[in-house]
Amino acid sequence: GDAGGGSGGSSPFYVDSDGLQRQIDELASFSDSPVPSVTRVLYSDKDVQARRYIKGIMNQLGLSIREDAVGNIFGRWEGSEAGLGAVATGSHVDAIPFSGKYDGVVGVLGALEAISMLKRSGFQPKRSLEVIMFTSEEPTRFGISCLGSRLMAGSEELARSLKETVDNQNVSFFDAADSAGYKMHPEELHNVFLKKDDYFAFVELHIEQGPILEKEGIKIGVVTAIAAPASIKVEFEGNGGHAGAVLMPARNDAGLAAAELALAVEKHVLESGSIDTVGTVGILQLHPGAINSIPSKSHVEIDVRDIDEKRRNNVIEKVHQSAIEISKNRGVLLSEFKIINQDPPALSDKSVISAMEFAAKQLNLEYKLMISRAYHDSLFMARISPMGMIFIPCYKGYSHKPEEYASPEDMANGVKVLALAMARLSLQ
Ligand code: HGY
Ligand code: MN
Ligand code: MN
Ligand code: MN
Repeated sequence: GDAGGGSGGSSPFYVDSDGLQRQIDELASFSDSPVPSVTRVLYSDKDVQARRYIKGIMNQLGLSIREDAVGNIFGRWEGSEAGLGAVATGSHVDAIPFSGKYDGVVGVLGALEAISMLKRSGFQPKRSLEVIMFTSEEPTRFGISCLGSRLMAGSEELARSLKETVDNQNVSFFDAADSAGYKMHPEELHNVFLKKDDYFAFVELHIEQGPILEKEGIKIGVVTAIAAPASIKVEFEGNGGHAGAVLMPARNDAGLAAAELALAVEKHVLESGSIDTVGTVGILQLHPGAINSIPSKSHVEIDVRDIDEKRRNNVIEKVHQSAIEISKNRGVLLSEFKIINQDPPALSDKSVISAMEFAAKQLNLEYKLMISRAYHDSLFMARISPMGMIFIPCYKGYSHKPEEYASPEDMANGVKVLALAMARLSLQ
């Protein structure tokens, strides 16, 4: 346990840090990559094991559990006025390849520990409290981020596009869902949509995934806004051919087109005029991928973000122009330039911010108002509920890599701020 002593805890308001760490380590063992990395992709066997594990904890806490068509999991603690909009919290447990064991997980297991702590302390909720495990926040398998929360927020476009979505093994979304136990008729996707007043507030606990809190020695981040993310898929096609026999003037190399586009992304981002614009080419695949064969096809995936939506959209426009220019200059076909998502930023709600500030003050924890450069399910929950996020420091800001780490003390602080903020919102 934390300052409150061991698991017995002198004050009822203690966090079972040892238990939480054990759960984090146990969950991390459901992974398709070697320790210390974690890989847990939507609807994989490891994902199914993780889901079973989370539902087991919800069960132990006496929460009533429901799952929607795509596998968003809801654990609810009925309040005395159960008809009122509930106070929800939650995050994700899917993990991109070779990543860490805290991204998302702290906001699910930590939220369940917050519920456990409130129960131990004898708290009686007025508005029901609910922990949500969003079915897939990472874009890994089907290329769309925040799949579960985007649907909950009512994305008709996503409901439609999922009907023809396949992963890179050509497995359809519905077959993959079915293999994980979520057999659904395409029309059921609409049942995932939530109504505006389902939730009175939504608060997500998450590691900062940046270095600021640790560097400034501040214990808690109170998020005021989430940056605007976008992702683009690009394909180039050339004639390919023999790496020895085709002379340079005769080539139209799809691989070099991709390489030039990646550098163009960096150039357009850097010339945006703001340090807040970021751009990444995290996927660049060449076909056929043989040392002595000129790439006849290339597949590029681009991630562009900014806290200013217009500035971000301006970069996307320039990247598109560059892709067209590169295809002309190199005589390759720009066979695809597809914007997968181009989301607006989200602002946290004043009332949720004040609940988080109240909690941090009550706990005597110094906090900092800040923006989230990473996106989260909160970005979409903000479309149907007043939203807020609580950040805790993480080691050197590392995330999306195995060195990701949050200390038991920092996690305990986050859990306590979450518990107090939810309790306050529940009684409003
Ligand atoms: O990429 C992100 O911002 C999130 O951590 N998936
Ligand atoms: Mn992530
Ligand atoms: Mn995350
Ligand atoms: Mn995220």
